[in-house]
Amino acid sequence: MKSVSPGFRGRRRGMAERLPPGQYPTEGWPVLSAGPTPAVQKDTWEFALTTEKGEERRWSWDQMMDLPQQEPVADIHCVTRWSKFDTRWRGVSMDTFFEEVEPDAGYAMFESYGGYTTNVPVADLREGQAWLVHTYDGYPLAPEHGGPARMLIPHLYFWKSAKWVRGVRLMPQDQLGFWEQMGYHAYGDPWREQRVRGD
Ligand SMILES: Nc1nc2c(c(=O)[nH]1)N[C@H]1C(S)=C(S)[C@@H](COP(=O)(O)O)O[C@H]1N2
Ligand SMILES: [Mo]
Repeated sequence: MKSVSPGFRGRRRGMAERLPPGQYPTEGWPVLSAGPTPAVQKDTWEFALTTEKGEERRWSWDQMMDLPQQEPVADIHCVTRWSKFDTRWRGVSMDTFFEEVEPDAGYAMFESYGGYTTNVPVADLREGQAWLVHTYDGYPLAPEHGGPARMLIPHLYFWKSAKWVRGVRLMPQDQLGFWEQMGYHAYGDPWREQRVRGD
């Protein structure tokens, strides 16, 4: 699992080395939302995976919680320049969802309750690089941080990690999500400082 690291990673690798260019470390956890926090109830919550052929697989909250759970520990990097080391989560790997619906498509669009969208290549969602997470540091994920469930795709800028996620749609060609249409970079690799289109 590429992005997962044990808690002692900081002693193995210096903090400076873990900071992408133009970022600063923070201990706090800023809330960054483009709109109000939607009220999402677990009893009506669903996560839908739609293939490029229009086939759909849905998981209720209980079905999602019955899937194998992982505990990724990751550094997260916001395009507004804060980074937070060793964030601890619990949730379901995207690999697990893809076991049921094997993707042929190259691209994916995440869709959230509240209307937010963000595009990510399917290759970046496989082999232990992306999770649907519901627990942060041992506690249920707070609504302002995307609870009851959000995406965690830590190797890309944090705007790619959709809060209040409700589904992912697979697409043959790349399309732009909410911030990407506003001029943010289509891919968003913090190590290559891909903040805005043209970087
Ligand atoms: N649904 C939704 N997801 C979202 C956002 C948003 O506005 N709506 N903001 C993104 C941005 S820009 C960042 S940096 C992170 C912020 O997550 P946080 O508020 O938990 O720090 O969520 C991302 N996911
Ligand atoms: Mo962000």
